[in-house]
Amino acid sequence: MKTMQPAAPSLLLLIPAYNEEGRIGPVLRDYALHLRSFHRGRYEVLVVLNGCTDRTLEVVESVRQEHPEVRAVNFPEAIGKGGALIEGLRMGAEFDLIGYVDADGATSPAGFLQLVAHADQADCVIGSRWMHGSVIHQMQSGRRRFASRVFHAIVQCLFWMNIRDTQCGAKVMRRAAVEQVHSALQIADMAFDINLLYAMKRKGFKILEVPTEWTDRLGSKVVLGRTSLTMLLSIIRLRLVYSPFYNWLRPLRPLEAWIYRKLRSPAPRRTDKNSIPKK
Ligand SMILES: Nc1nc2c(ncn2[C@@H]2O[C@H](COP(=O)(O)OP(=O)(O)O)[C@@H](O)[C@H]2O)c(=O)[nH]1
Ligand SMILES: [Mg+2]
Repeated sequence: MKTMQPAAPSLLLLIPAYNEEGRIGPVLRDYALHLRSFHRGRYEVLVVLNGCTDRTLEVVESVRQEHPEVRAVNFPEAIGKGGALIEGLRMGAEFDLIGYVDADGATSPAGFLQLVAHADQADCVIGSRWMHGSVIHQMQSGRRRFASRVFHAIVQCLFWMNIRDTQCGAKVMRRAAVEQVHSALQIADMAFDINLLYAMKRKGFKILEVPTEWTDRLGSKVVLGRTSLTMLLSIIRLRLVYSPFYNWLRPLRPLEAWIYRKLRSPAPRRTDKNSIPKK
């Protein structure tokens, strides 16, 4: 007698990209080949360009010639990594799972599929570089690791999520869960992940951290001082959004917009205040 195998989940892999002409080509080919060989379900790789001033789009289009399952969507404005992911997540309606990784190959395709393999156990599976069993081939600089640990401590104090690594660039979620939190996503900068994870927690979705394999790459787009300040501002703002005081702070909005402009960082996206889910 034949046993019915459950259908393999379909997968949309998002790759936010900002001036990645030098790094993204080999990474896309690697992902396309690996997914073709090892992912049983339907899949698509969607590169979300935001404000690129280099030839990233041409590089992605040239990979598409060889691998039609890779495509690009281009936002000419600098909408930030978070902005790119907020837009990209909107495009996942036809898929069971939606994931994302960085454009520099810090997470290998095999590492990403390890997360996908756990997707039947949680609504959101995230790679963790700070768990027993993780493999770090090339560490970030000491300064960067220090900043990352300070940020982690602040995130823990503000949100009590008990997640060891919120910032690893590799995550995969069930589309059904994404649909329910999407209207709460506002942070357009690198602190986007906190917004996503906290919105998931508030809705009661299960987040599973899995040790991952990770390699720091040259050519980071992060400018430590400015990026850290922006991220700090964004998480404090996020805390306030979920507090009873947020409406009182409305008059400060022009100031907020001014600060993001001064930091040359993408401002949070406005959603109707009622679209922020309250528990
Ligand atoms: N800094 C920055 N990175 C962006 C932006 N948009 C997308 N990214 C992407 O965010 C990902 C992580 O960036 P990366 O420079 O590798 O960060 P790092 O590995 O944490 O130092 C890459 O895929 C970038 O292309 C943006 O507006 N600013
Ligand atoms: Mg990187």
